[in-house]
Parts: sequence; structure tokens; C-alpha cells
Amino acid sequence: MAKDTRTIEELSPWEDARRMLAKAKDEGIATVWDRLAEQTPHCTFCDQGLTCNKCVMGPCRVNPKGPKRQLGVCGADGDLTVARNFGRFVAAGAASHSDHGRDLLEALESVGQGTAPGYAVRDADKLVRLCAEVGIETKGLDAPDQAKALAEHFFEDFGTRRPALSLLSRAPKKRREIWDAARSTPRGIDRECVEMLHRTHMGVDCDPVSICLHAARTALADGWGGSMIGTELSDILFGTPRPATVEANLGVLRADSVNILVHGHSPVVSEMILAAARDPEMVAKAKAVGAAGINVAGLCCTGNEVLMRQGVPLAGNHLMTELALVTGAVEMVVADYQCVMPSLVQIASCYHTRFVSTSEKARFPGGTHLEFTLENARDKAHEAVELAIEAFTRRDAGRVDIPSVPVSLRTGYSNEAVLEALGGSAEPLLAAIKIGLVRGVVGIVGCNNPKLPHDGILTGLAKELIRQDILVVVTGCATVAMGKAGLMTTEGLEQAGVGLAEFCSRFDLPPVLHVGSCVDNSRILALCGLLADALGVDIADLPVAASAPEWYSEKAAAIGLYAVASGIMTHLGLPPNILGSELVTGLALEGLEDVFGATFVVEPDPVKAAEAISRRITAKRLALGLND
Ligand code: XCC
Ligand code: SF4
Repeated sequence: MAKDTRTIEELSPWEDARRMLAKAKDEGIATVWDRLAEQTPHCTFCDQGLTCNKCVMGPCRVNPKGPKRQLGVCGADGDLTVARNFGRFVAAGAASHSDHGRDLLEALESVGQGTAPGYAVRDADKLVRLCAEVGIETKGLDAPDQAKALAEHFFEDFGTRRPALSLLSRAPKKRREIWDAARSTPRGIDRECVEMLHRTHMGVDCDPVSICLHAARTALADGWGGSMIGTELSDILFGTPRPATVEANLGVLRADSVNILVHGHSPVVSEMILAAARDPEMVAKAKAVGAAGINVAGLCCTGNEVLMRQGVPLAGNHLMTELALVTGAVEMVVADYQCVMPSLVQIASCYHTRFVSTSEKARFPGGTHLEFTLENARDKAHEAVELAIEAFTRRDAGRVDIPSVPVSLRTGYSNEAVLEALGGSAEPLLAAIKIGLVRGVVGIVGCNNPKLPHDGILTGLAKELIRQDILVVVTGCATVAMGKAGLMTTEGLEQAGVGLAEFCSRFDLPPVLHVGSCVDNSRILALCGLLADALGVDIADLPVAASAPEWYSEKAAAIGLYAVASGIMTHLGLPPNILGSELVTGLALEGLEDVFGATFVVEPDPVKAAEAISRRITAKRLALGLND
């Protein structure tokens, strides 16, 4: 196998990662970095977005610069090929978040119908608030009836019955006019994804710009639709996050306990696993085989979900998922869906670790499939925990190495919690922004990518921004990076600028606020809507920006595009596969400014990225009549 020429020190800055990379090497276990080395260099046509396999007259490799193959067999040129590929890429991301949101919707409906034992409405106030927001009269309805009525309402957002999604009401009026003018107002969540597949079939939409605008509409259906519904309903079903202090990194695994890692994205399965692991009967069974207890820890976005609401420690982010198994201390990985590397099944099989898949739509051959439904989830969760306890008896103590001591981080900053921390309204934050104590707010989100130094751009960028008095909000895999860098406790304020440190100290906030998983980026949209309305301006007028510095997934592309289409400048550490088209690249980096008032910025250097973001924030501040 080809080897990555980078040293372990270059791959990751963290002690836990380095120790496990060395152990993997010793034990002959291949990781994502080894496979990347084997795949490098990548196909240049694919890299630029210039391959097409949308029909069997092809596949085609289009070479816009010629002399040969300037067109695909059907006549598609480079611009159209890139646009069609990018459109589908975004639609796949939007579909993933939204299909996850739909699972929460089905859970809410089942709770209303009384067919989901073990699930319940845990935030009844939020249920009432949401009903009122979308115009459901709650007087005379009990919680189950409210749940059914709200589910009914949101199911229609997925379909084709509405001219616009209902939660677009959270966007400022000016923003909605911009969407209407660009024909980018999302109608149905499923509709926009399906329409993208239709438009990009051979011989449908042949205008690259038109495809890109529909990509924006599809992405908006994710952000203000599928993701936002997912977030709100997760809060209703599992509780709205409240501030808490929790632990992170591989040190959260316990040598003396049954370790279960929950991985993927949805809280529907992981919440049940957690409940089963806390069941005294299960704990007694674990003790009976010699364990001190049952320890549940999280990976990736599922980890963020249970961290935010239940204080479950976070073992690691995307690039740590394989390495977590290399500790030899993990009895079980329970996965729902998305970002679960298929390699985990192979790595689990090198140890006593059981890999358990739970979703009908995400099967992993070679693992154990325990299919969870809303009806059987409680029983299946107990079954899974029993299997983990059994695996503990097969653990090889000689191969166990749990590196590092855990770091602390603050979590739980839902919009409700942020407003509460500020004394009940956004006014103190707005006042701080106006006088320049806080110069702006930036959402740093998304993944890791083995092409880039692990967590390096994420933390480098965050440090630069907080130093310049810019408040950072974080979601998803970026969270673990910030936590490990010590930026998510009030001690992190030592690294912040004077103004930001003063503001945060006054309200007992860390300089980097954890707002959730990747679907919870919708919280940032809603917060931007709220701040813009409070100032009587559009989102594009706010001193805010977004960044997905180490992104890898289709979902991250959808997030980036809905941020830009919402008027938020978005930084990426590496570009999507669009560089084969000057037209599409130009649109992403410049043209979208005229349409949506924001563009993408691509910059792998965190300091330069921070400069670009800071310049943008300064420009927005000056335009609002504030000091720079
Ligand atoms: Fe996946 Fe969401 Fe990216 Fe992490 S941040 S690698 S998408 S788990 Ni969402
Ligand atoms: Fe080739 Fe056109 Fe078919 Fe794509 S749709 S594979 S470019 S012929």
C-alpha cells in the first residue's frame, strides 16, 4: 500500500490521534490517511468536475481547453458538466440532512399517535411555541394532539403543496424578496431535490447559471427546511439544550468500563442506547462480568446531539472515528447514518469490537444489523447494550491503550440558552456589536478532511478570529477541534481579544459557543434572522460570516451554499470539484454577490482566511454606520 509521506506529527496535532496513528501502524491497521495516499494523485478530470456519467452514451471526460473532447457525446460543454455535477452534489447533501429531519418528523407523529414507546415530548413549551409559530391553534389540544398537528404541518413542507416553506418566515422580508427575485425560494424540500435530479438529466436544464440557482434553492430547502425542522423537532422530543460542561477526546474512554460509541447523526437511536446504558439492570449485568459500569461516548454529529442534550462525552470527530477503535477499548460502535466510514467494520473486526448498524437505510455488510424502529427501539437498545457487555468479556487487555486525559468544554448553547444567558433578549449582544466590543459573529462548522492537517485550519482560524474580537459559534466535527484547543471554556478567553473577553466574561460565556450538530447550523440561520430583524436590516448586512475550513461531504456543500444564499459569506479550506468551469467558479467566488449579497472564499491558510473574514466584517460594520 502507498504510504502517506507526511509524518504522524504532520497529520494531527493531538496526542490522542498521534498515539493511535502509531499504534495503528504497529498493528498493521490501515486508516483513512493510508487510503488517501493510495488514491493520490486523483483523476484530474474528476477533480475539476469535468467527468460525466449521467448516461450510457458516456461516460465522458470533457476537456474545455481542447483540442479534443471539448464536448461530451450529448454536446454538454465543461460549464454544463461542472454545473450538473455540482447541482447533484448539493442535492445529495440537502437530501441527507432533510431525510434525517424527516425521521424526527415521523418520530414526532408516532409520539402523537402513542406508537413510539420510550419516546416522548420532553420540551412541551417548545412544542406549543412551534405550533403557534406556524399557525396551529393549540387551545384544547393536549400534547399528543399538538404533536400530530405539528407533524402534519411539517410533512407538507416536504411535499409540493406550498409555494414556500413555512419556516422561511424566520428570514427577514428583504431576504425573502431576494430569493423570490432569483427564483430561489424553496417550495417543497423533497421537490427541490427531485427537481435537481430532473434538471440535470441529459437534455433538461442546459444553462449552468440556472442549474446553480436551483442548487441554491435546493440548499435553502435544507437550511430553512429539512435541517431546521430536524433541529426543532429534536429539541421537542429530546429537550432543548442548556449550558453544561462536558469532556472530550479519546481519554473519555474508560479502561474499566464497557465502552459504547454512538456514531452518525440522528438522536433517535443514540438517545435510546443511552437510556438502556443507564438502566440499572444493564449496569448490574455489566458489573456481573467485571466491568465498573457502562460508558457511552459520542462520535461526529450523533456525538454532538447527545453531548448537547445529555452531557455525553465526545470521543472524537470524523478523523478520530477509526482511531477510536484502535484504542482496543471499544466494545461497540452503534451507527445510525452519514459519515460512518465503511472501514470501521474492518477495523472493528481487528479487535473484539462489535459494529452495529441500526437503520434500514444504512446497512454495513460484515457488521451486526439491529434494525431500530420507533416501535421496537427500547428493546433493540437493550439488545445492543447486552451485546456490548458480552463483547467486554472478550476484550484483550494487552491491546488496550487509552491516550490522553480528557479536556473540558462548555456545550448547550441553543438559541434559547444563548438568549437566556444574555438575560432574556439579544439586546446585549447587539449593543456589544454596535460599540465594537464584539466585532462580529462567525460560524465555524463542518468536517475534517485527510487532505488537510487534522483540525489545523479549524483551530487556527478560530484563534485568529477570537483574537480579533469576533465571537465564534461552532457545530459538528469542528466542535471537538475547538474543545481540544481549549477554546470552549472561559479559560479560552485568555486567547480572545480584550473586547470579546470583556463581553463573554460579563455573561459567563466561552469565546467559542457550541450550538450543536450540523443540522443545528439551522440555529445559526434562525439567530441571524433574529439579529437582522432586531436591527431592521437583511442578513447580508450583518457583520457575520461562516466557514467550513476542513469540509469533505456533500452535506457541507449544501450548508455552505445555503449560508451564501442566505447572505452569509462562507469560507472553505478547499474548493468543491468545480474548478474545470471558469463560469461556475466565477459565480461561486464573485457572481453570487450580485444575486445573494455573499460569495464563497477559498483559502487553505487560516491566518489569510481570518483576514478575509475580518475584512468582510469591517465592511459590513462600516456600512451599518458602526466603527470598524
Ligand atoms: Fe460528517 Fe456531521 Fe462533516 Fe462531521 S461535520 S464529518 S458532515 S459528522 Ni457535520
Ligand atoms: Fe456524456 Fe452527455 Fe451522457 Fe454526460 S449526459 S455521459 S456528457 S453523453
